[in-house]
Amino acid sequence: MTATPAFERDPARLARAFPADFTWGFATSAYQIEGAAAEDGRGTSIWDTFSRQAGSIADGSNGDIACDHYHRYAEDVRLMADLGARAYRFSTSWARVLPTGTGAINQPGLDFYQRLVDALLGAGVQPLINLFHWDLPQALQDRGGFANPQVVDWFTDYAALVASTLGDRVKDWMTFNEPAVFAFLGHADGIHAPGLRDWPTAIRVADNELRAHASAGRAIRGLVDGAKVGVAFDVNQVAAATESERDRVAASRWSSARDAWFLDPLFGRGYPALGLEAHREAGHLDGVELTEPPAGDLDYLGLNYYRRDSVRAHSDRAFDWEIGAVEGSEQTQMDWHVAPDGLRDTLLDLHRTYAPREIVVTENGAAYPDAVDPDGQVHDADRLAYLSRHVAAAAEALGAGVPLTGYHVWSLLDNYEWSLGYSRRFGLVHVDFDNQRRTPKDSARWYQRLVKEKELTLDLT
Ligand code: IFM
Repeated sequence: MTATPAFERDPARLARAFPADFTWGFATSAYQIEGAAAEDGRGTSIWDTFSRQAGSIADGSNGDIACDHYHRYAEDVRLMADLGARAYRFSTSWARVLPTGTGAINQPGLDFYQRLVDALLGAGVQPLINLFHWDLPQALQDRGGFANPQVVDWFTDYAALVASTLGDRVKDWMTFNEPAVFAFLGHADGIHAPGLRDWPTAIRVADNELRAHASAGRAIRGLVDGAKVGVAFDVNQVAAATESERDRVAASRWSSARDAWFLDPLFGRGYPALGLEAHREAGHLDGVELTEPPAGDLDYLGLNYYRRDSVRAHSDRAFDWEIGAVEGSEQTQMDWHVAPDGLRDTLLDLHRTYAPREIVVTENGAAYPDAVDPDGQVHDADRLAYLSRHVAAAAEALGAGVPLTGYHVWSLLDNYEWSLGYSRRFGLVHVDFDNQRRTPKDSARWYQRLVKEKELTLDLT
């Protein structure tokens, strides 16, 4: 591959690379947009609890109201359909349908998802249901959460409930979004719910996620004719911060201990040797009995891609390294290193290494500090350029033989960005959180043109 950025090479040709049935969509998640946290019998989730702990969220906010999507879903469905969406990836809130995680069903919660699915289908938008985007019912956390092996049965029963309710209309399913973020940021780093800082617990959580995926996947396939079941992995491009041997070794060990830690077992290879060595050396496996996790049988591999992560080692010791953007690189408001060609290369790597049947980009997007201008518009040129360059990189991967079948922008709406609260805007539609007004940004018009007219351009005039 040349070093010329993909977008500059031939945007018109790249846009034509996507087949007519390519699935263009938007992605969101329940806690980040729904609000209505105490309505219609919804139970408490670990994010309700965590966001109330002093110091956990940068702006002290929570998802109680968020984008008020629970009440405004019909407007939001109209909006996405108008923007050309062919698919919509959303998550169901476990605590909304099973307030204590198991047992008594909350029918109004299930009814909400029925209304949402019917509205989507009525608007010609295919639903893709993600069953777990980190908002575990608090009642289950009180019983050990994902560190308790019983979670495999709890999760399978929940998956079966949602699949038996919606499976007559929904064929596209996802068991987990970013299992590594949930396990590691929530249970080892403590910066996400449930806020634990214990590596052996995080390793147990990861292991149970793999088992829960395999078991719930079987349940969904048994209940839904023609179901496609996948997982969305956040695999960013991992690079050594410098040419030094130490940084290169650290980058390989990190990528194995994090990304391959989930992907290898799901594709039937067991835990990766390099990752095992790194976790063991760092003491993360102390007291943990790891047995071979079951393969996952993925119908598609979901890829959430945002950036290049550079690894700088402080010493030769495992996990004695820092990860982030290299100084001077182009960065989004998240301080993430913008690397569109990293999307192409990651897609190629995943295809070569695991040969999944299909790959779907289940998230890609960028946070920039946008505002509504006096002309009533949001001119988000940075996001538009970011997306154009990444879509072009995806087209290159497609051209090189990657079985890429869909692309979902993160996100439809500005929303609750976890521990950063409402301070980061990822939406193609601006949300004024004082009055819930939605304003499509320039990037929304750009997406509409891409999907409807196959135009990949930076010039919207
Ligand atoms: O907002 C998150 C989303 O919940 C999971 N993937 C990354 C997004 C941006 O940080």
